[in-house]
Amino acid sequence: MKLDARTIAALAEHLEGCELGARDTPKITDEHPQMDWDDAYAIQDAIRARKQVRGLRIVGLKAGLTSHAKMKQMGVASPVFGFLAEPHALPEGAECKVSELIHPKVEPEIAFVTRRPLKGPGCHIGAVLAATDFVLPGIEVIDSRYRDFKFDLKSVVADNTSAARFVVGGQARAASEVDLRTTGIVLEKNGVPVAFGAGAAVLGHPAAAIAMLANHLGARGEEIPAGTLILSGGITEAVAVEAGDAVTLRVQGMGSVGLRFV
Ligand code: OOG
Ligand code: MG
Repeated sequence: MKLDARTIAALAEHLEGCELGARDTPKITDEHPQMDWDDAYAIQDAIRARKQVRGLRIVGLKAGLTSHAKMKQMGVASPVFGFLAEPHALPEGAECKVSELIHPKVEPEIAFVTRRPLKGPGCHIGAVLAATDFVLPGIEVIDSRYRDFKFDLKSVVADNTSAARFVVGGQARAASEVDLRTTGIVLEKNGVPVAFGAGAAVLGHPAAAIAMLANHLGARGEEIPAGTLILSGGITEAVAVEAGDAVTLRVQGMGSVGLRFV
């Protein structure tokens, strides 16, 4: 760790303030270039703790930057992990208020729900599939708190990997019933298909993103508990949205899920 406890707490307060006030900020590594990975995750953990002391629940976990399309779009080279808190969850077909966000973008994702804990190191796709209760379509609404969505990996980890809103829905399927590598997806904006892909875009298999998360947590002495909802990461580039847009994600064999932006 390169930052002291006071700086970590101050940066967590600053970034969460930007989230809650829908204000942007320059990336924090501009002022703290020495900050390391442990500092970045410590800031994210402090944001999580701030929400928990206000009585908000953590409702899931997320992997991000798990596809080449996303890594290329954001100019980074490795996945990152974050959490989903109670106010981030929207019901299927809900209205998502753009006024509460800075510059939202949507991502088509596959969500996993575990029925057994997953603990790294050594977690692999097979272990993930064996521990998965079901998979279902999910749309993540990301909203980097950084000006113009410009960041480096440490800044985005500290900012809870741009987590802002999400919805899951459609038809849940047992992981054994579907081949997630070849599962096709279509993301529609206002009825027009705007992004297409297949599960293999995420690290060859979306379950690989969950295994990476388990291994990441394992290195910190933590695990993915049973019953955890996890977003495995955008399959395509993220698509910008504004008030008035309606977004639908169709996933082969798993129905569809949507959101309206107001
Ligand atoms: C970081 C979060 C990326 C995903 O699914 O790739 C993410 C960002 O691009 O702002 O959630
Ligand atoms: Mg995402």
